[in-house]
Amino acid sequence: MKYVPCVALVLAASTVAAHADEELYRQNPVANVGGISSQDARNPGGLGWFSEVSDNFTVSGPVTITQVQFWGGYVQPEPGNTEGFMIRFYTDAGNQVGDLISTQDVMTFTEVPDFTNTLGARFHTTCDLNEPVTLPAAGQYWLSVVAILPRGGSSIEPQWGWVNATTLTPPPVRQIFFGSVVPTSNDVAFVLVGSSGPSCATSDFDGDGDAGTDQDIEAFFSCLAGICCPTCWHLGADFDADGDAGTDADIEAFFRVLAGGEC
Ligand SMILES: [Ca+2]
Ligand SMILES: [Ca+2]
Ligand SMILES: [Ca+2]
Repeated sequence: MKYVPCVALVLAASTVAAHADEELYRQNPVANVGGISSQDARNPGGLGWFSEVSDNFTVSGPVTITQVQFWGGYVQPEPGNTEGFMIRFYTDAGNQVGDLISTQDVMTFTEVPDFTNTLGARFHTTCDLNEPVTLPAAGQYWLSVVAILPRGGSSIEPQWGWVNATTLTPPPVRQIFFGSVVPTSNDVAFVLVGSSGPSCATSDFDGDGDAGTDQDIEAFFSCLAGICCPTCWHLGADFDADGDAGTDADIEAFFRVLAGGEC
């Protein structure tokens, strides 16, 4: 490993080399106000995490996902008081849900009604991920969305259901309902937003909003030495997000980005 001795030489530029967000994957919703149950009832005395729905998708190269959108509903005129969504990504294991890549509870989201019938409304929900999720290579993965919504016990909240997609990309969703895998024949509706191509950190390495400062340089070198600040680039010393941390390529990418170039 080669360390660059004098970091003061490269203080010049501070352009952030981030990719623009784009739509990475889409399955459109049917005209319906409910769907297959996927819900974690965390209220005392409630049902607990009683259902989970996962659906497969493919990407054609490395991507970094920053936002997940989906459609769901409560099949009653009064919407439920959903508190957040547990969003998970899994690997694929022979056309089945594989290992967990990422799980995060997103408690800030928008839920906009975009279709109604006599049973209630369908909601288009948008969740900006707390932490971007990087999928390192082309291939098939699985997304799971679970509403964090009380149910059972003293709660009178309804079930949340994930609205079906207009298309089927085999295999159909996997639903776990009270611990059992239930037969299914449909997909569900969602959109993945983020950036494609190898992702990369920016010159605001320490995430304080100021790009290309002495603090960013110190934070990067501290990360190389094994101590990364909590707000630093989420992959630490793997600056170029290729899966190998603290390599010559990471150091070279850091200085390219610091100088205003591409990763
Ligand atoms: Ca599917
Ligand atoms: Ca900074
Ligand atoms: Ca790397």
